[in-house]
Amino acid sequence: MSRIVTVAAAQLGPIQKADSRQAVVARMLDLMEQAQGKGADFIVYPELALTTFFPRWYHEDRAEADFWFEKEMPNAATRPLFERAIQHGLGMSFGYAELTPDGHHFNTSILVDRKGTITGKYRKVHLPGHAEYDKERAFQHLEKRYFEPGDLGFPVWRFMGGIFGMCICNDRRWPETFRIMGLQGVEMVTLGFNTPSVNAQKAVEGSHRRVFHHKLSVQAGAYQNSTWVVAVAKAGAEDGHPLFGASLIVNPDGEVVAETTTESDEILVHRCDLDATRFGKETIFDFERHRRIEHYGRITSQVGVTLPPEA
Ligand code: ING
Repeated sequence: MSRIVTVAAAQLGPIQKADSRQAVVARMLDLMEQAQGKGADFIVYPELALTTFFPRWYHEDRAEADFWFEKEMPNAATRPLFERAIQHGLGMSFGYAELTPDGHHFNTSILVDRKGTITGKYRKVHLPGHAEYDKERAFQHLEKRYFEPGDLGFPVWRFMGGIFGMCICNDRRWPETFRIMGLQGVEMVTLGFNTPSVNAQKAVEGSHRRVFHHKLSVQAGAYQNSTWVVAVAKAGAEDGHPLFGASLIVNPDGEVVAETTTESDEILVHRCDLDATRFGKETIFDFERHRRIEHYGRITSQVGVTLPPEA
């Protein structure tokens, strides 16, 4: 028995501050054509796929940053994406900045079925960076200024014959993200990311170590919850600020089965058998048989560290 979903990881190269949403959607449509040509059923785009990574820019007046947000979805700029996906019978996932009708700001990702219906929505829970201008940093990372923490938790959805979930970028660094979805039987997690190649606070940390931490996090999340993970980058230099690529498709054993080699628009396509998640879920990661939740209390009762008493 196998349940194959042919997945296209659609990495985007840089989006400059001056680039229009229309120009970006044209690139996304081109990637969709490539995916269709390679037999994909499902296409995954990055975090904040429609614009430059704007949290690097400081706006004294936060309302100015609303320019970067989408007030409805689909909208005029993205409708061509939905229409083409329906035409090709493709499922789709992409991230964007969401401004809700009642004025809330989220870093959001959606899951769209083959008929163009938005089946699922996720709002980024773990927001890295800071809320105020930090002159000590080589560049700003103001996600805590422009977004609220997600208010939807880590849901999963029955989708394309399996159980799918989403998370976004920094979420991958927190094992709770994957475990909460693992506890709901997730079989494929999509994860868009925009990750700077350099550390704004630690100049000596080059992109090699940052790519290592990225892969370590994604591969661990996949293996420890016996799920596929499709991690898709926005990459390249945006107005001089480099983001790394390393988009990945990782199997339920935590092995990288596909990885991008450029920092440009680039497609990976892989036939993912959702039944490959079964063995791990029924043996080493049979949560029902092996977990001992009576010892896990600190994970939800504590936020930070409580040190042991001094000797
Ligand atoms: N970007 C980065 C990420 O978590 C970051 C921020 C980089 C935090 C490296 C810590 C270390 O991949 C986003 N957009 O979350």
